[in-house]
Amino acid sequence: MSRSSGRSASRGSDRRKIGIIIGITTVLILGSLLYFAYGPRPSTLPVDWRMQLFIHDSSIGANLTIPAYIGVQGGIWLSHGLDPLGPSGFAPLSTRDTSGTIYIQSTRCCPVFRIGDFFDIWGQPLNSRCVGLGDRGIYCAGPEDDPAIKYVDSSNDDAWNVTETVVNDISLDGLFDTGEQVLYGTAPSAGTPLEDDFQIFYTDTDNYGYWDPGESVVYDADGDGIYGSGDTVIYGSTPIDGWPLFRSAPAVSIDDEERCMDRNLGLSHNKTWIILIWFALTPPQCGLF
Ligand SMILES: [Ca+2]
Ligand SMILES: [Ca+2]
Ligand SMILES: [Ca+2]
Ligand SMILES: [Ca+2]
Repeated sequence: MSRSSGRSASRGSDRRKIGIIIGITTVLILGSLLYFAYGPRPSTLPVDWRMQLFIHDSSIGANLTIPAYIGVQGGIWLSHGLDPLGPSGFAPLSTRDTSGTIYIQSTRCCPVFRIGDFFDIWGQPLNSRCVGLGDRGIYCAGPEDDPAIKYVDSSNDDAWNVTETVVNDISLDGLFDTGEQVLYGTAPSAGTPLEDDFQIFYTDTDNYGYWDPGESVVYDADGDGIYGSGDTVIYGSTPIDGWPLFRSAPAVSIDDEERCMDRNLGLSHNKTWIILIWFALTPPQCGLF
C-alpha cells in the first residue's frame, strides 16, 4: 500500500467516526428535547396522591366496577363545590380508568378530602345505610321486602298463612288484577284485596333492590332476618341456611381494618379502601334496619 493511499483510507475512517459522533449527538439532543416536551414531569401540585377504592358485593363475590373519568371534564362530574381546588379540567378527586384508582390532587395545601366528597362528584349517595353503585342502582341496608309482593288474607287475621295465595301486585294498587303473577296458591278473582306481610322477604340475588322472577320468596317465621329451616319457602328454590333476609349496613375496610361506613372518613395517600356490601352477618356489626 502506498503512503498516499494509506492517508486517504485514514481520512475516510476519520470522516466515518465524525459522522457517527454527529449522529449520536443529534439523537441525544433530539431525544432530550422530546423528553422535556412530552416526558414525565415531577408534579408541581402541593397535593398529588393516589389511592385504591373497591366496592365488594359479597352476594356475587366480586368487586363492582367504578367508572372511568369521574371528576374529569367531559366525564361524570356531578358536584362542583370543590372545583376551585382541582387542577385545570379535573375535580380534586377523579378516576382516569376503571381500575379503582382515585387521583387526589389539589392546587392548594392541604385540605382533607373525604370519601363522601368522591361520591358527591360521582353523583352517588353514600351514608351509613346506603351506597350508590352507579348504573347498578343503590344498595341500602334494610329488610328485603318488596312492597309489590302481597297475599290474600282469606283468614282475616292480618298475617300470611300457608293456605293463602301470594301474588306480585305489580300495579301496587292493593288489588289483584288479571295478568298479575301468582307466586303461590290459586289465582284470586280480579279485584280481590291484597295485604302486605312484613315477614315475607325475598332473596335479591341480582342486588337490584326489588323482586325479580327466579328470586326466592320466603316467610321469615322466626323473624330473625336470616333464612333457616323453620322458615317457609313461598316461591322459588330454597336459600342456603343462614342467607340474610336483611341487607347488612355497609362497612368499609381501610388497609384491612374494618370500620362502619361514614361519609366523613378522610382519604389519604396510598391506602386501599374496600366498601363492603351484602356481606353476611359477620363483624363489624354496623347496625341492621
Ligand atoms: Ca291470614
Ligand atoms: Ca294490582
Ligand atoms: Ca332482584
Ligand atoms: Ca328466619
